[in-house]
Amino acid sequence: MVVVVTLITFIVLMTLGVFGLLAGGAPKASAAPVCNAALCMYSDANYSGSTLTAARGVSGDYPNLKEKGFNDAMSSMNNMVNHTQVFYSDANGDGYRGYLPPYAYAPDLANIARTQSIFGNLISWNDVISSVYWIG
Ligand SMILES: [Ca+2]
Repeated sequence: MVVVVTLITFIVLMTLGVFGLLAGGAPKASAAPVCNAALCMYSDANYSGSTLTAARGVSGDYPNLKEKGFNDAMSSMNNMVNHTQVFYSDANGDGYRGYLPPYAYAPDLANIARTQSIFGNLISWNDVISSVYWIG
C-alpha cells in the first residue's frame, strides 16, 4: 500500500512538473561550464563536443565558420561578456539572423526557433550557423 501511494504521489508530482522546478526550473544559466573565452561554441548540446572559442570584437568575428571546420555544426554556446553576439545561417552575415545577448547561454540550439515552416513547424538554429559577429 505504501509503495502504491508513493508511486501515485511520484506520478502526480511528475505531472505537475514539481521535480522539474526543484531541478532548477526554466533558465539553466548556472549549468553552463566556465568558458575561458568571450564566446564558446560547441558542436553538441549542453556545451559538449568540439569547441570553438572567440575573443570579443572584430578579432572574434567568424565570417565563414567553414574555415574553422565549424560550419553548420553548432549546437550550444555561451557568451561570457557584456556584448551581444549576432549569428547567421549563412556565411558573411547572410541568411537568417539571431542574437545571443550579453552573458546569455544557449544550452541547446535545437530548442531555439530560427523560423517556421509553411506548416507551422518551428525550424531551429541547430547545425545551421555559418557566421558569427560581435556587435556593440
Ligand atoms: Ca549554414
